Amino acid sequence: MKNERLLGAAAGVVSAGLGLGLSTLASSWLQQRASPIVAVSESILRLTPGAVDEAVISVAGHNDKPLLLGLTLLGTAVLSAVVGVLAVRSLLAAQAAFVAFGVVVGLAVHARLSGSQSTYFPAVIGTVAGLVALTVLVRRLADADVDEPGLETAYAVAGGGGRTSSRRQFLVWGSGVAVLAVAAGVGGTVLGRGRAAVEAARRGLRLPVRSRPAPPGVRVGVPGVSPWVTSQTRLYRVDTTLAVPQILPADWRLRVHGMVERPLELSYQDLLDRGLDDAWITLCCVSNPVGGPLIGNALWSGVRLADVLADARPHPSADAVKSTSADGWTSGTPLRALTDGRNAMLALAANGQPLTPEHGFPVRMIVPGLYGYVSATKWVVDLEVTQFGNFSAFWTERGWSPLGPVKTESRIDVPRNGDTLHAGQVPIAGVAWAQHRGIAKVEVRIGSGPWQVARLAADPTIDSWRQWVLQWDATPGTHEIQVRATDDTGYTQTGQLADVIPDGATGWHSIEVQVA
Ligand SMILES: Nc1nc2c(c(=O)[nH]1)N[C@H]1C(S)=C(S)[C@@H](COP(=O)(O)O)O[C@H]1N2
Ligand SMILES: [Mo]
Repeated sequence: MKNERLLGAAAGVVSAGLGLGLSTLASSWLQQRASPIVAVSESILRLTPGAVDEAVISVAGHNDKPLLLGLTLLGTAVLSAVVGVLAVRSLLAAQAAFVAFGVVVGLAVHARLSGSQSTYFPAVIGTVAGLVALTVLVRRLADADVDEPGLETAYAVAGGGGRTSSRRQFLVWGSGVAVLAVAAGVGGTVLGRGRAAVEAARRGLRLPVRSRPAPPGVRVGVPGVSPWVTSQTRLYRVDTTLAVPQILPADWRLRVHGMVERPLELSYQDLLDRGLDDAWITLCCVSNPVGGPLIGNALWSGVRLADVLADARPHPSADAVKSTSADGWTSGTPLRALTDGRNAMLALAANGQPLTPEHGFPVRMIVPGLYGYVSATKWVVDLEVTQFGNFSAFWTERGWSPLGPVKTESRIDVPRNGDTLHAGQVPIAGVAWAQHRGIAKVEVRIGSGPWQVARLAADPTIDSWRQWVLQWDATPGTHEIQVRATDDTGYTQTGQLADVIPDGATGWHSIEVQVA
């Protein structure tokens, strides 16, 4: 039946289109450099002999990329039409072909994207969606084929002619799938374009910031201890956003309003015009368990919030600043922490580079001494001067404390828990932090022995973490090693275990090692 084939081909094409559209959307969402269809095109380019490439480029000029993409899309359409025709005769065979197609796409993505960029999720979601669509559509077609009156189902009653009614159903479903496919594909492409534009703007920025080397003496020089400076790529990431907001510096505005005498609106250029300061600040997350990884230290460059707020002139009875991000996340910070002279800032850069999109580009807040959830708003667009009694922020609505001063903590980085060591001299080393108070002492205990005072590296600022080391004469056996820090106020870290909720974990980091 010629008509059947045509409809089968159409079913194949719209199903593949849906898969493609959704995979593009998923890929944009995950901020992959290239969507699956682009990755497939790139793989084709890689696999074709150089002469063919050159011929294509010489014919198409600088439009070789769109041409290649167009050809890949066309090829996909032809292949999926064939699969659709096949589906009318054997759904199972068509499904198998579809899965094989998905595998090839997945492999192409894997080949073209490196490391964390490489995930099979877009290919998997595309394949599954396409399979479901193909199955549903071909079933509708099969129903339309059944025209012996005896085998007719409810359609006959409803439509007064099973065959036409089912065919109409097929067309309705088919158009629905096509519309979805186009919406997902266009949505994904637009999302990806926005990202590319922001990336280009970010690369084009020449910020008046320096990437200063770490101050002298901050390292204990023991391999395996967390680097004193954390690069943006290695900095932990915690946020509630699914799609990282993509904001061009030229589009960015910050409103400063609420209980102020002079509401302000600042642009990115306004911040640059104010001049940028920088400071080493260790950022950490309230959800970091004892010994956990959710902490990092960087040179942040930006505009001091104290100066911005001074211009806005807060009302004397205000005690909080509610900050909101471009994606609607909120945080509540004590006004005092932003105005008491510490380096609380609207940061534009970290370690001499513009913020990465994941870490809040173009502008985020950083406040020394407070956990991120009450201070470090990424993609910040709104500061409302207010009172704590007037609002609750994203995490405080979910049971976390409205105030989040960082607790004095310490962590053993080397040796690692479970390591087997040789007897003799072994360095035990790690980091300790009590931002905006400073670390005064770190002590280490082996088993139930006495607390021994570790050597501390230099401490150029009370806002950063501090490395420490203790030389240990390791004896054979199994040993527990514990650490505790004392801050500059004289407070020694409690050994009492507390969960991260509501205001940060407490307890001594403890590891166990074997010495042979
Ligand atoms: N817009 C926005 N900003 C946010 C968050 C968020 O979910 N959304 N999470 C906060 C939390 S809980 C922490 S610990 C820090 C983490 O910053 P980072 O991801 O740059 O390391 O960002 C803070 N800023
Ligand atoms: Mo956090």
